[in-house]
Amino acid sequence: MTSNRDPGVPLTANRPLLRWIDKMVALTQPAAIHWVDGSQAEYDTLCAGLVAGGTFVKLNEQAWPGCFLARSDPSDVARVEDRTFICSLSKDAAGPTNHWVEPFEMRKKLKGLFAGCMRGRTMYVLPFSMGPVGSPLSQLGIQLTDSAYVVVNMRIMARIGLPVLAEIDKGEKRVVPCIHSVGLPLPEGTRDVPWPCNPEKYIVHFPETREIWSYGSGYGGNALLGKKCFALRIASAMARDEGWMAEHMLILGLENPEGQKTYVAAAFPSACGKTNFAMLVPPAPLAAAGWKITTVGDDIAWLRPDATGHLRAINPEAGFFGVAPGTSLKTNPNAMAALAKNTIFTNCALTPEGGVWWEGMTDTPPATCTDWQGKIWTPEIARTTGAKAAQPNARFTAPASQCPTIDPEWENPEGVPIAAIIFGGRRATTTPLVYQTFNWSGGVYAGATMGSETTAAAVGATGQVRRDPMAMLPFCGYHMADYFRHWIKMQRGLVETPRIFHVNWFRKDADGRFLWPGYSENARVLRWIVERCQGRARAHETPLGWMPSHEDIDWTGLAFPRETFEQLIAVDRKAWRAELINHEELFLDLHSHLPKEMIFERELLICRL
Ligand code: TSX
Ligand code: MN
Repeated sequence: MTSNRDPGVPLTANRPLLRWIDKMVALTQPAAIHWVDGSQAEYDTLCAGLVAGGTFVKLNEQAWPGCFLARSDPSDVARVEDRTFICSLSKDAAGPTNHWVEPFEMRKKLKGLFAGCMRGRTMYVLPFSMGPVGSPLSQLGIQLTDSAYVVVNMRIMARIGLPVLAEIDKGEKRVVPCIHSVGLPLPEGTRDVPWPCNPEKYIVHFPETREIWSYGSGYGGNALLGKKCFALRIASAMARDEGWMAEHMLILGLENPEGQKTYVAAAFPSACGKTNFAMLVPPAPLAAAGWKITTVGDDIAWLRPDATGHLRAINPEAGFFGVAPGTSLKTNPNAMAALAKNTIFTNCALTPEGGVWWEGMTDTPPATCTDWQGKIWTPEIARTTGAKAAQPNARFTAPASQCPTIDPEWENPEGVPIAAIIFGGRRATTTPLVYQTFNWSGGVYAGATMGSETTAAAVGATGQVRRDPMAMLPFCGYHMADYFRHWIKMQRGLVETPRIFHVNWFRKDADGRFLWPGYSENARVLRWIVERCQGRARAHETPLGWMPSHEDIDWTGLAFPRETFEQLIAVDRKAWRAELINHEELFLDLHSHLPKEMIFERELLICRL
C-alpha cells in the first residue's frame, strides 16, 4: 500500500477479471491504467491532482479540515431518469415504469459510445464492496472509470481497494462489472476541463447479466455506480432471485431508558427529510428520560431473513451522499457534525474564508460568496434575481463513521434485526400522522400506494399526488408489480414479520399551517411505533389500521392539544374515496402482473370505509 507503487501494475492475478479489463481497455483505449488500492496516500494524491486540474478547491484547513469543493458542469447536476435504462431480455420484465431498450440494440449503441471514449485519460480499476467486506449480506463490484472525482467519492461511499480485491479473489461471490466514462476523450494536445461530461447520457442496467454501463455524466447516482445503479437497481433483481430485499430505506435504532434497542427501516420519497429522520435527535424531555436514537444508514437497506426466520438489515454504504441545502444545526446537527471534516462538497457556494455555504445552512447568509457556477453571489443579488448560492441538488459526501449518532452495530456483518418498517409521504391532507397496518399484506399495500404531493421544487403542478411505491419508482430493476409480489412472498420465509407503519409529518390545517411540529418531535411517534412492536403501546382500530389516541403518545414536555391531534389522525372517508380511485389508477398501469393480494387489500379497505 505504498504511495510509490506503480499503479499500472495489476493488483490481482484473477484471470476472468483481467480478461474483462483487457476487453474494456481495448474498447475505451485509455492512456493509462490505475489500480486503486484504496489507501489514504492514494486518496491524498488523487485529491491533489483534482486541485491541480481545477476540479477541486481545497477548503480552509482550520475551518474545514480535509474538505474539498467541486463545481460540476451546469448541465450535469442530478440523476437523469429519462436517460436511465433497464435492459432486460423482455420489455415486460422491466415493466411500464422503467425505460427499456432491447439488450442487443443497447449493447451496439454502448459499444459505439465507449469506443475510444477514454483516449488521453486514465482508467481507474476500482474494486468495491457494498456492505462490510466479508459480510454474508455484502455484494462485490468492480467499477472502471475515467473520473478521479468518482474514485475519491467512492472511497467515502463504499469499501474499496485491496481488502475488496482479496475478497473478490476468494471467488465465492459473483462480481458485478460496472463501466463508467464521462464521455469526453482528451485528444493529444487538448486541455482538460474541470468537469468533463457529455450531453449524451446513458445510465444502463442489464439485470440478467448483472452489468452496469454509465456514459456521459460524472454526477452522483449517475457515476457512483455502487449506489443507486448497483445497491438498488441491480440488487433489487438479485434480491428477487435470491430471496432478500434491496430497499430505498434508512435504518435507525431507538434505545429506551432500560437500554433495550429496537431497529426500524423507513422508506420516504424525496423531500420528506429522510436523512434528518435517520439522524433524529430526540426532544430534550425524552433525551433526559433516557431515550436515544442511533443511525445505521440514511438511504439504502439490504434486508435478509436470518437462520431463525427474523429479518436483518445492513446499510450497504459507508458514507452519506446528502442534499446540502436545508441542512443546518437546527434541522440536522448530526449531519453537520458528520460533514465538518474529510468531506467532499459538490455545487455548494464558496465563502471568502474558504468555507462552504448553502441556502438554509445559517439564518443570515454570508455578505458575499462564490456561487456554485463560480460567479459572485450576494444576498442582494439573490433578492433581485432569485439566484441560488448553492445548486438546489448540491451534495456532501461524508464518511458515515463521522456521524455522532452512528450505531455501534452499523458495520455488524450479520446486520441488525428489523422490528418495524415505516413508509411515509408528504401529504397536506387525507393521510394521518401515523397508523399501523393490520398485517404484512396490508403493509405492502400501504407501501405500494404511498406518494407525495409535488412541491414547488419539483417539475409539474404543485400539490398533485405522485405515487412512488416504497420510494422505489426510479430504482426498481424490474416490473414494479413483480416487486410487490416479491414483497408479499417474503412473508413466507419469516417466523415473525416486521410490523408495517405509515407516517405523514406534513398534514396541514384548513389555513395551510402544518399541524405537526415534526423534526425532533417525531421521536414521540417513533416511540409509539416501537412500543407497538413490543406489545406495550395501546391503539384503536380504524379503517386504515391501528392508530394512537392522544393518551397513547408520550407528551412529556410538550403541551400538544387534543383537538390538533385529532385533526392529525382523522380519517376523512370522503377524501379516502378519492384516494382509492387514485390507487386504482396506479394498479391499472400494473394490472397484468399485479398480485391478487393488492386487489384484495383494496377491496377490504373499501369495505371498511
Ligand atoms: O425533515 C423534515 N422532517 C423530518 C425530520 C426528522 N422536514 C423538512 C422536510 C424537507 C426536507 C420537515 N418539515 C418535517 C419533518 O418532520 N416537518 C416539516 C414541516 C414543518 C416545517 C416547519 C415547522 C413545522 C413543520 N415549523 C414550526 O413548527 C415552527
Ligand atoms: Mn435516495
